[in-house]
Amino acid sequence: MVNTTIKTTKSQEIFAAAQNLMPGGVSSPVRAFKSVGGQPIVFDRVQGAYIWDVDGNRYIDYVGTWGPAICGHAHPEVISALHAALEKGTSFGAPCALENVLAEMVIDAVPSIEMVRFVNSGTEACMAVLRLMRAFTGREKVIKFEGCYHGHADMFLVKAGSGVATLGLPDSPGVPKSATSNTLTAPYNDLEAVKALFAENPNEIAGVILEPVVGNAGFIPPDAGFLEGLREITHEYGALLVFDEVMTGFRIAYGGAQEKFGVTPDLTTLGKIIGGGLPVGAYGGRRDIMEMVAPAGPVYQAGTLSGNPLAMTAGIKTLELLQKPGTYEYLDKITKKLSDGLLQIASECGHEACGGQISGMFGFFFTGGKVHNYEDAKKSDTVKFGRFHRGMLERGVYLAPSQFEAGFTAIAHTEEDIEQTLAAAREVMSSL
Ligand code: KE4
Repeated sequence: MVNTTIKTTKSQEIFAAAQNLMPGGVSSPVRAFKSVGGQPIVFDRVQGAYIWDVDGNRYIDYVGTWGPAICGHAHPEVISALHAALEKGTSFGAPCALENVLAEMVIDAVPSIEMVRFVNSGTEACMAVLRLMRAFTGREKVIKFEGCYHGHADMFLVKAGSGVATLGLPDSPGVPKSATSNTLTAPYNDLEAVKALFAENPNEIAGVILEPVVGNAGFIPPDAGFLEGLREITHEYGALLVFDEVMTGFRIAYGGAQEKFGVTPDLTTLGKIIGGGLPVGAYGGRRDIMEMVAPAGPVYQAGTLSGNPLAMTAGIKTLELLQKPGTYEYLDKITKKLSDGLLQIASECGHEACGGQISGMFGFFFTGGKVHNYEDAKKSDTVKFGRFHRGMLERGVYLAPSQFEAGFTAIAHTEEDIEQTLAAAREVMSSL
């Protein structure tokens, strides 16, 4: 099915050609719209809260390139800083003062981080942090949660979320059993299941890694006491607690979910926002652990473009913009209005729905019960979600093209944008 009410001729032509050149015509699976149906639109440019496709259609954007565009796309101050940085080159492959600047900002902001290493993606950050967990504890097993996504490294592709969940790939072919035999899984928000895994694997579990607020199985916040419970259990068993804040870092709060919920892990991964739209990831945490990373210590990890001046520049400027007083209060206000509005409209139109938001991150499911974990999320009506997504797209609203993703707002979104979005939602929900 292609868009019926908006002209997408050029998008269709370009996407058709792309499918001969790149698997599925995309550089990342979720972009292909497989789970919501229809063809993706091809972007031409972005600015602030808006996207323009190659046919000239404008959309209010709630994906924000999957999180980084929290200040709005192509923020003039970020672009200006990048122009200046470009004059000095695009990559050094050598120490650069800008790395110190961004490192200090991250260390100052994130409670768990005393020392940090920059990489080029969230996947790299999670791969490296897993190796570090194992090296520090001398243990090999790790606990992850069903529906959580920590990038596409082999050992995490076990009941993963995001595009893996979207495409219904419980485990990807090509991942050898040896790579996942030490990956244990538990339902999100289930402390008893975690305690049982530790009891069954005494002294073998290096640690627990999780999204402190899940965004890759749809939006699933932690139940009260869940994060605190994980902190206690990992302390009790001499294991490490790792918050994968690639999505939640600087989004849930300036100091991430660990600041918001007051639970400090041993290690944290970051990405997305700290790159301001350029490729960056990072991992950091307790100094005694981080000093095991080469060349300070024996744990090897490296990267050609890690800490490159352009990505550092975009990240520094983005975090500076986020430090402005009132930023997170504004994000919370407009996102609450959007989330509450969507749920209210769903109810008025006779659809069972649940969901919520924390700061500039939101999500909802077409299902009656509350969603506490991935199994609950999978019970939602994904066909209805696909029809809703298409209807909103045709009315100029761009939502994440999967039920198993979260939505993101930016400080660039206006009250008018939210009103327009809710008006579109009312039209679509009344015809679903
Ligand atoms: P990247 O390798 O995509 O930079 O980061 C992997 C990753 C790790 N941890 C969390 C919590 C993440 O959300 C991600 C990546 N998020 C997805 C969106 N759900 C990226 C979008 C995509 O895969 O195209």
